[in-house]
Amino acid sequence: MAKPPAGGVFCNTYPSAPACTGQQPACTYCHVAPPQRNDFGAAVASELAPGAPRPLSDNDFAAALPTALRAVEALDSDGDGVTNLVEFQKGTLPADPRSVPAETGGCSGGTNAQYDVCRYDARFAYKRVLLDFCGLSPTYAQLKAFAALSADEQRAKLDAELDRCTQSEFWRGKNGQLWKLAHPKIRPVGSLKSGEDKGAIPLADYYDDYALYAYAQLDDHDARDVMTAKYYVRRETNPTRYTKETSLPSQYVDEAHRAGNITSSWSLIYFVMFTALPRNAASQAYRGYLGYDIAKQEGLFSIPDEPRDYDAKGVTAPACAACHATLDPLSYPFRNYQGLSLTAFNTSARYIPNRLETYFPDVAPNITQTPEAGYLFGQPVKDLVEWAQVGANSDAFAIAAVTDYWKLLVGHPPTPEENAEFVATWRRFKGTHNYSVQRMLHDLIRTEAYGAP
Ligand SMILES: [Ca+2]
Ligand SMILES: [Ca+2]
Repeated sequence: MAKPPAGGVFCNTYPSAPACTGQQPACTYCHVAPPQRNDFGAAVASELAPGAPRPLSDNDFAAALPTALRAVEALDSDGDGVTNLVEFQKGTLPADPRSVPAETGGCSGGTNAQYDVCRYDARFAYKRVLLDFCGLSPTYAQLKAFAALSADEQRAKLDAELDRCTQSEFWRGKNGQLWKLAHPKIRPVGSLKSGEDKGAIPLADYYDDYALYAYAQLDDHDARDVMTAKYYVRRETNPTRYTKETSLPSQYVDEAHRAGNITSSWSLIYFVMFTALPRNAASQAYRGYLGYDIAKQEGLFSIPDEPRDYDAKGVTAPACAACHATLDPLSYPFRNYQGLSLTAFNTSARYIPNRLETYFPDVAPNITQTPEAGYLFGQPVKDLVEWAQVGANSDAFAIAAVTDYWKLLVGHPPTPEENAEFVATWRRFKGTHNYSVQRMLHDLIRTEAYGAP
């Protein structure tokens, strides 16, 4: 059986495990796909309340799991030569022999005349900052001048160059670095684009989405606005400038029902499209802004008595219910957001009270009973605006936002060795920096992950 409490119990048992820093292990830690277990999950299952009648209740399961986990600590379930316990501690997967702890302590300094290869090297960071934020390598003369500075002056110069380069078109302009970060969230399709660079079937202008995303990332603005903004953003070019607007001719949701890019014309037309219950829009927002991919069994918070299957898709079948007990209540708050209507295009991409009753009454016998209230992270939310606020204020949002930059700038998702610096960075982003990406970036370029060659 799929047991959503498992991740939480694991993390209470091993609170310093990298898989638990601000998140929980995915179901795939123990399962191929729930309910089928992988080799590690099978080992745990054999130690789980042996002899007790099955299925175990969630409470009995949660009570028995720590003992079962401890019983398999010394095993090497995937045969990669590393015990399960060491894999918990190092953040590698105990059921994947390709996932093993990286060799550490093998770094021997002093063999590279150019850089200090084991520790933070300001000259290396300087070169990276210019490349990553300005798109240019420093000249030889610039490098010589930088090397001649004192350590304090070098740090100040790095901060100044970061601030200078984030003004560049390379960073903030059309198709620049920030736009690249937005691609997986917006998922542009050229043939469906309206406005500038119009495609063959112009349905919506997703450059509005890029503009709001970029605005929220820049100039000490609040990064959460990408999910919660009641305003829009207009982009001017040469040089690129982003300006707040209360309305745009290409956006139609009334102010009370707006939730940043989640309710943009493009999101509603492309992700809701023709569906009565917009699961795709919900799972895309969950993945894009909160970092959880339900298709990979991430971020499951099953709600009791769900899914209710209001649209009669058969999602109560056991193989479906494991994910849909999370996904369906995540989707209910989208019930009044209209996607694409071909018969009445001027009703598209709007909030329409009683949308299901008006446009989808025949989809299924119980469709109109679909509530607008739903759940995010197991917490009740009354509508999509509250959904977006709860999401934006979650650790998951801060982790996902900083992970985007970590991947762009460090070059990969945080490794177990980088975990401590990563956690400190997203916590400061959320707390000290009040969701200013600009200020978070000043932290990030100071990390060893970024500045050690
Ligand atoms: Ca192993
Ligand atoms: Ca392994």
